[in-house]
Amino acid sequence: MSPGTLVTPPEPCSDAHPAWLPLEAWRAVGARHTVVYGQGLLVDTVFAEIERACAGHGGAVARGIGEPAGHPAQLMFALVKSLPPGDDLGRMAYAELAAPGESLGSEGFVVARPGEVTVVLADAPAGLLYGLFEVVRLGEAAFGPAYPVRVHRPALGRRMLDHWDNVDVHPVMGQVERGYAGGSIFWRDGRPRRDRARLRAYARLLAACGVNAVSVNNVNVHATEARLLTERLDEVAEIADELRAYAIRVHLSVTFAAPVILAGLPTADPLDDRVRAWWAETTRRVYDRIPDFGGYLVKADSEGQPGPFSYGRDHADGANLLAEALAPHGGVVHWRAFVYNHRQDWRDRSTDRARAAFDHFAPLDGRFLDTVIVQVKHGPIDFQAREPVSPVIAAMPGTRLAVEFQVTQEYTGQQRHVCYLAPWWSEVLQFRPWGDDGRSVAEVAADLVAVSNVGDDRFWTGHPLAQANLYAFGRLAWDPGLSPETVLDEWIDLTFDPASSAGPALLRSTLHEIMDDSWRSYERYTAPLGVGFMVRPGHHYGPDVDGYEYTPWGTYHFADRDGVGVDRTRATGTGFTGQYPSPWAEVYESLDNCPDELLLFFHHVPYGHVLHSGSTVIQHIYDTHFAGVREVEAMARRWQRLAGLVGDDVYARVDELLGEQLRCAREWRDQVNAYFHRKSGVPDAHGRPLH
Ligand code: GCV
Repeated sequence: MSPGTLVTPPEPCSDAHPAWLPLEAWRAVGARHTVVYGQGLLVDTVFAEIERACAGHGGAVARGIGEPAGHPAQLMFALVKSLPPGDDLGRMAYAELAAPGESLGSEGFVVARPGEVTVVLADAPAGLLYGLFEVVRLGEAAFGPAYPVRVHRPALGRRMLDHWDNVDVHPVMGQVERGYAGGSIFWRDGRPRRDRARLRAYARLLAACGVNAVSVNNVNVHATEARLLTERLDEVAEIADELRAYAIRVHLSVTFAAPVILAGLPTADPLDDRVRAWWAETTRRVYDRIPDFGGYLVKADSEGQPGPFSYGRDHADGANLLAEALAPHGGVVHWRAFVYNHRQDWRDRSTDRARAAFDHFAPLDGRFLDTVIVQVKHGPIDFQAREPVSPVIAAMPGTRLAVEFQVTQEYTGQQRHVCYLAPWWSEVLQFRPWGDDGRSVAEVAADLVAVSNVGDDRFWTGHPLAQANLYAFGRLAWDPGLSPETVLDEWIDLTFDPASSAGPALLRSTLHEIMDDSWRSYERYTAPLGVGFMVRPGHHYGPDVDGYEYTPWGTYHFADRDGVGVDRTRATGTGFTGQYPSPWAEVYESLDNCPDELLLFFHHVPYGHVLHSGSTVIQHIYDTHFAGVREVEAMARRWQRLAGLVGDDVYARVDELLGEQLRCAREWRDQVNAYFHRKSGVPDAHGRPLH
């Protein structure tokens, strides 16, 4: 680390889209006279960012004492401890806090407007950085007469993106596992990419939406990637050097078998002293090289990755081994709960993949060290377009938990479909596992983590509108109470600068019409009523209703001529409903009370079963599949209104992708409808073609 060094912010990458930080987004800040008080790397970043904005918009910025370009300041950023004794504005802003003296924390800040100056105060430099991006988001509103004082602190301490990037190109999964935006920004063909400008630009985008940690390699750790921990550590350090200026800490996925693979030890047994000594020493070297290293991410005993089971140990033994090595240096281990039997016999109705994470982890509650964070996928299966919230989240009160989302659209259209996921994540974050009076998922979780959707594509995310998912993840991790529509407004205003477009209202309303409900449209034309999967095995794109039905993966729908769905009740099924606390254990168990959208996740029902909506299951399947396709047709028509209102490159890319989305949605509609028509023999009540 080099605190105090003035950072040169990257010039925007020549070939990368500016996403939510185009120069226009900086107009309100860059046109003003600003003063910055404080020292340190992140304060340098704040200063350099404002300096560049001023170069583009005609304002001026001064560091510390003095007036910017001889003008009184209109905007001020200050660390509370750096406020000059005679600075009335800073003191007045500070005095406006509800509880002056109360700490703003390591990332919090306050924005106030005492008089004619907008003031951002923070206790720590990261707070000033986040405060800067808040002022950018607010634009002119930050300088209006009635801007109320407001304290901002992140709801979740760690807001992290996991990259499933491989160093080598994997023969099946490629450079980025489940990546839909080109290659990796970190690695190419076995080597580091060393595209510093791109890394800085990425860090800047992440900081601007609140992300503060990144894991730089796939949780499936192959032979080459295992070496990032030791002889290739410099490559990780180089990435950390670029991301640090934007308050982003680097984490690394490691293999549990590292002592065997990298050091030739005869065992990786977590209780073996040689193994413990090796992890302690290896971790010490990591911190010598990267003093602010975040920690390890581990997928163990899952989908073929090694883990403590090989030595007769459990996940607590395994996770604690790494936590002990990291703790002296302030690091943490994210230990994934995505553990299940992927070699299941499809004939065996007693094994239920949905149960697996709870069965493995809930009994271990209380045994994990404080520096272990058990990372739980938000649903019990695997990032489907609809799942209930994982019962693990309510089952481990004595353990720090991270909830894991998937921003990369593995099961939600692979960044060829418009699918704005914030409404889905917001539902998950607001869900109250213990009922209305209990805490929400956002309140239970220590960290929010997501699988990144970024690649080396010019638009970062392949589909330009998928940038909104990345932005929304960061914003919801900072403030889970934000509405998805508000987040989308922020993203639209920053990215497209509607105010200076020829049709600001049309631009905003059209993007909302296309995106607000796009996740539900996707749900309508894919697997019905929470049953999940029905995707093409392997790559997971497009429909294949029986694709996984007779495979070992544990993802079945059990459709026959009479009905469909998985009986997960305690009364007659796998008993999964019993993993929830009250009231959900009873709600999900009951055919009468189970929410329609999850009916087939929890129950096997006849096609004639009547939903709360009043429709039968079979008619619901037909209706929603026709509706979903109509909605995509409408998206494609609406997009055409935006010709000339968004950049030509964005217009053309989205237009082309909407064509593919429509083709694929029709394929889903026709395969799902034909399948259930053939199984059930029930005609469509409206006589539409079912093929
Ligand atoms: C990184 C799913 C994906 C895998 C992924 C796994 C995981 O099964 O299809 O590609 O592996 O989840 O989360 O570890």
